[in-house]
This record gives sequence, C-alpha cells and structure tokens, in this order.
Amino acid sequence: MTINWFPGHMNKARRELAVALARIDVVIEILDARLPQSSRNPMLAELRGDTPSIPLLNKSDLADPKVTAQWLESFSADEATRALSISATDPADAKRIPGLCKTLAPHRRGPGKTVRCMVVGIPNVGKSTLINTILGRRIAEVADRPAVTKHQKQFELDRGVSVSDTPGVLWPKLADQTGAYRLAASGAIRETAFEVQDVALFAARFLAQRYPAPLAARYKLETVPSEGQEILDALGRKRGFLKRGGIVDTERAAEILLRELRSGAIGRISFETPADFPSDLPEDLASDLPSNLPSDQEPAPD
Ligand SMILES: Nc1nc2c(ncn2[C@@H]2O[C@H](COP(=O)(O)OP(=O)(O)OP(=O)(O)O)[C@@H](O)[C@H]2O)c(=O)[nH]1
Ligand SMILES: [Mg+2]
Repeated sequence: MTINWFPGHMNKARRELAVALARIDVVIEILDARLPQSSRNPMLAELRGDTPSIPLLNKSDLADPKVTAQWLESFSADEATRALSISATDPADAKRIPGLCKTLAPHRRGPGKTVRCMVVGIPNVGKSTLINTILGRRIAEVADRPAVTKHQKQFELDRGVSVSDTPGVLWPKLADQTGAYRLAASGAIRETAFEVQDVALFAARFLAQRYPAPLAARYKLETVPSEGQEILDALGRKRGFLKRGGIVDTERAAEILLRELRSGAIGRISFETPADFPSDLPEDLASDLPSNLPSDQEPAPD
C-alpha cells in the first residue's frame, strides 16, 4: 500500500524547518511517551545542530509508568539534556517548560533579550496542545503543516520566553516496519494510510504478549488467545459484533480495539521499551507483520 498522508514536498519542508530553527534558541522536542523511539525523527538532530533541546515524553498519562521511568533513565544516559515525561493537557506539567527553556539558553536571558523556543514533533504528538496549555488559550495559526518561515510570529510563553506560533511538523520514520505499526496503533498515522485490521491484529498480538491481564479484563476474556485474529474474534463475540449467520464483524472489533487502546480504556500501555532497541521486538512478533505499510521515510526530491 502506498503512502498517501505523507506531506508532499519533504525537501521543501526540511529546508523551511531548518531556516525556522536557525532563529530558535531552544527546541522543545515532543515524543510520544508510549513509543519514544519510534516517534522520534533523527533528522531533527541534524536540523537543529548545536541548538539545545528538551525531549518531552508526552501523553505519559496513557503510557505504562514503569516503562516511562525506564525511558527517562535511558534518555539521561544518552542526552546532555534531561528528558521529561509530561501530559501536555495538564497545566501543572506544561507550565514547567518555559523555566526549563530559560535554563538551557542562559545567554538569551536578561533585559531586552528573549529565549526563542519552537515546539517540534511528528503529527498528533501534542505540539498544539502543549503551546495552548502553556498559554492558557488557543493561539493563532497553530496549523497542521510544516514550519512556515513567512508570517511566523512569536508568542510570549512567560517573561523572557517566546514560542513560535507554528509548530515544526516532523514526518514519522516508517522505514522500520515494527515502528510503523506502533505509530499506526498509537494514532500517529492517518487511517487512510493503512489497513485498520492489519494494525489491530498487530495491536492484539502485542497486547496478548505484553499486557495480557488488562486485555483480558477489558474484554472479559477467560483466556487470552495468542493469535491476533482469535483475539479480535473473542472481542467481537463478547461485544456482540456479529454479522448475519453469527459471524464476527472483525472490522468493527478491529476499530474498537484500536480506539480503546488509544484512549487508554484498556489501561496504560507502552508500545516499546528501551530493551526493544536495537534488536527490537522478538522475532516471532516482528515476523508476523504484514509488509504493506509505507516504507519510505526519506524526503522525496521536490
Ligand atoms: N491523553 C492525552 N492526550 C493528549 C495529550 N497531549 C495531546 N493529546 C491529544 O492528542 C491529540 C493531538 O494533539 P495536538 O496537540 O493536536 O497534536 P499536534 O502535534 O499539534 O498534531 P498536528 O498538528 O497534527 O501535527 C489531541 O486529541 C490531544 O487532545 C496528553 O498529554 N495526554
Ligand atoms: Mg497541531
């Protein structure tokens, strides 16, 4: 299946983001706490150069707290800058960020100076939410498109700290199939780009392996089958999603599983742990993946 949600001219987007970042003192890099590695675009490190950044593991309210603690530890080993886990929807979390930005750009502090920040991350990761929660209102021009250099304004986040009104949208890495499936399961990829059932089968198998108890509790399953299809069948039967002839409506079961996984209804789930890298998921789970998710992540020529 070909990619059709991918922003059109990636080279142009990359150039525009690089230009925008050149005028920024601190990059606020938003990652998804449920999949911090798969939601990270390594291109950002290249684009931001020496500009300091704060990696924020957002949506931590949806992630497994034990796994998030492991991620924070692994980030602190790699990064000069400390990563933080937050919920961008929580003002107490969001309002800590401007102060952190100030500490990362001491040369931009003082009378008449401003620490200029920019929020960057893949689609749906919570960029607009963070800006709006810090400001306590919706600001103009928080748009779902790559950073535009023209008309870019700065809004005051706090005394001496400003944020660009247009968040920088990074494209998710889709070259690694397992990562692509995790991204799709988390809601980072528009549903027109993949088969809902394929992703639900991946999610079902993953939950059976890593989170069997919450899965069983949510769908009142006496035993948790290991096969994705059997899990969707059991879920469909429990919820009464039946078609004529008593056949399970797998499509509906797939949609419900993904919806409830994303909303946190199944529990606080993390899709990956630091131990999954670099070797990634165990072979048996990875080998089961259909290979029809888009695999291209490199910017196409203009
Ligand atoms: N549970 C939870 N949901 C969040 C959090 N932060 C953002 N969201 C939700 O995630 C969805 C996407 O948030 P946005 O702020 O629009 O994400 P974005 O990065 O601006 O997305 P694009 O503009 O598409 O690139 C919304 O439904 C938010 O309510 C969080 O910390 N916890
Ligand atoms: Mg947005």
